[in-house]
Amino acid sequence: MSYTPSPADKFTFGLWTVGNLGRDPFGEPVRRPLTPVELVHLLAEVGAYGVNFHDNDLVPIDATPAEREQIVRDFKAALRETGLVVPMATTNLFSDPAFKDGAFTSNDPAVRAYALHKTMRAIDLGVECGATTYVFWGGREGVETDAAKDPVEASKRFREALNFLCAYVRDQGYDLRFALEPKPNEPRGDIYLATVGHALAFITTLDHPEMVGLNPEVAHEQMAGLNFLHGVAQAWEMGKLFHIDLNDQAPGRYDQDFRFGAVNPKSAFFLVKFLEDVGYQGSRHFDAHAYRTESYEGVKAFARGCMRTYLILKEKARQWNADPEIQALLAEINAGDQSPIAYSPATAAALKERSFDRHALGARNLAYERLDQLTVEVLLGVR
Ligand code: GCO
Ligand code: MN
Ligand code: MN
Repeated sequence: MSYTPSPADKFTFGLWTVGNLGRDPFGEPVRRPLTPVELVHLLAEVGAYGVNFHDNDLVPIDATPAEREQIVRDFKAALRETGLVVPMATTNLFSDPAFKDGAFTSNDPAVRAYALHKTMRAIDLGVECGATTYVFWGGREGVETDAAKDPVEASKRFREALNFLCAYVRDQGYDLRFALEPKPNEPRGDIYLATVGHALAFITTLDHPEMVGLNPEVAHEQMAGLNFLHGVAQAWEMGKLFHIDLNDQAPGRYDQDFRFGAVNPKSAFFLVKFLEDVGYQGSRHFDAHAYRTESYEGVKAFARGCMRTYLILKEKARQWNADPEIQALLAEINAGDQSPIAYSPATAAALKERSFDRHALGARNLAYERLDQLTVEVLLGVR
């Protein structure tokens, strides 16, 4: 097994991930900035398929129209030269002080209008570069104190903004879907639409729910103390898994954005197995960054590591699915007629009369210990 990435794997990185300078709340940058063109070449060198960006990762917020044109021309030339594609784009609605109290949910109507203005232009830029998925991560859409903002008003404002932008995309005839990226906190004390579940429910209230899905991120659900796979599976089952942000995170810590699989390889395994088993066709986007200790050599090692770990886990999933002992246990666990009980008055009446051997049901041994041990052994490479 060479575990060499190929375009079919759809491995993507953001300009902001491999371009992360290692700044943190306590320390200054440790790496020099690379241009978007240099970052595209770095990604091509490590074998990525695509590159995603926020508007201002590519075009600085105060660029003139002529500067924008030149930057986009150079960037597109780098894409052509390397064969990289841009599957996803997004808006930076969090760095500028104008967004210190949110963008779409700000109390200030002028800030809300500016957020729409900036997002429409960023959508144009993303589509111009080929993006078909547009991510909304509401980094600043939240509060430190609930005295500051009415959460019901915030929901309404978020909805109005998304309805406006869906209408804009339809009017332009763009082939673009929106993916909401939930996160519970950081940089705000609390962020609205905190988890996959919140976002899935919210989407049903939009004017064009069919245009809007999810971009769940490993670290974000783990920060909320949740099982990431379960959120992903629910989004998938509802036809809403439009994109995914892969990284890793120790529970209860700051927003770590570690290399995929670096903290909890077992959860990463079940996630990869799920994506591969169901035939998820979207990007595998690594939203993570290298340790602050690294030079750009380390950044390449980080990016290669994300992809290599994914491919190793994909191979482990194949092995797990082909393991006769594991399959025998699964067959045993799932024995019996598994078809749903369809309601009819007669079925309901018969079911009410049926007698059950409750003690026998409770006495059945479920071989989950053995199954989990086999899983661990597959992962540890002894099977
Ligand atoms: C974070 C988020 C971001 C978003 C990005 C794209 O925790 O900072 O994950 O990296 O994914 O802004 O919307
Ligand atoms: Mn994140
Ligand atoms: Mn993310």
